[in-house]
Amino acid sequence: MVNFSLKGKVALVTGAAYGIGFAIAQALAEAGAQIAFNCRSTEHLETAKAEYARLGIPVRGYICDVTKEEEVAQMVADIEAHLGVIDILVNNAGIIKRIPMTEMKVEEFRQVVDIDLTAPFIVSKAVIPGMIKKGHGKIINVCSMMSELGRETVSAYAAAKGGLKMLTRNIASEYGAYNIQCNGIGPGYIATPQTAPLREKQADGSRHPFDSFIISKTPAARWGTPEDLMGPAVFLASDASNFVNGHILYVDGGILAYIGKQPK
Ligand code: NAP
Ligand code: GCO
Repeated sequence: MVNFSLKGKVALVTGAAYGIGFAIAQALAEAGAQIAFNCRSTEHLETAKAEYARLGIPVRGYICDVTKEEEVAQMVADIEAHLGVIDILVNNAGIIKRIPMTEMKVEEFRQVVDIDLTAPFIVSKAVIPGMIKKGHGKIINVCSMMSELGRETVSAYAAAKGGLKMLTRNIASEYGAYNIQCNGIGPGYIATPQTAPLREKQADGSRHPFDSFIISKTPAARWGTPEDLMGPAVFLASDASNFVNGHILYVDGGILAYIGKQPK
């Protein structure tokens, strides 16, 4: 029988205080996993813990910056001590900076690459040895439309998310023989705090031009919601995907399939 259950599994979802990470953690918990998550802000951590509690989801929450190798090592050791060796890692924490490339400071470029690409390397490196000992593991990297496409102002983000796609394939290549599956989820345009500036109403109450642009670029004719990522995450975390490795599952309402609306 096909097995989507995560009963008895231990999952770490990075950056799961709100947005996509929160929905993925909720989905993995509803499928049976025990959840650990982290973020940087104490305020976000406390609000998230209260929200998980309201949903009846037991969690272990950590203040941990995923770019700091020592903090990540401490968090992983604490999860192992209290919940057990991690079976499922979701590298979700990420940021974006929308700045034209010629105006972007190299420090800003490096910060985006550090959080969106180097950190998934750091966290994966910390959990893979445990997965090898345990005999199985699932790593899900949250990629992007920008793993495939470019656009104005997001050079660092696109470089990082393109790199994350290849890190995904490389982890699959290097550790597939240890029964570790590493796949990506590539969300389309999802309504979260990260994309709120692109959806702000205009002074006259009309839609932001980027908001209308995304609706017209998406065959589903809407923004995605964090809940749209729940089913795909459970699939990639479960035994149902045991022969899926190095794949990026785009969850984009059809954006990547579509050439765009023909002119009137
Ligand atoms: P979001 O609403 O901005 O949430 C980001 C989460 O990551 C927060 O919990 C944040 O908490 C945490 N975080 C950020 N930097 C961190 C760090 N260095 N260490 C630990 N935690 C950190 O973002 P989102 O829209 O849900 O996006 C989640 C992921 O999906 C990101 O990787 C993003 O690039 C990707 N994505 C988003 C979309 C979209 O349309 N929204 C589409 C494709 C891909 P703190 O601030 O407290 O640290
Ligand atoms: C942007 C957006 C995107 C999305 C997402 C698309 O400014 O273009 O923020 O990059 O967040 O990653 O998949």
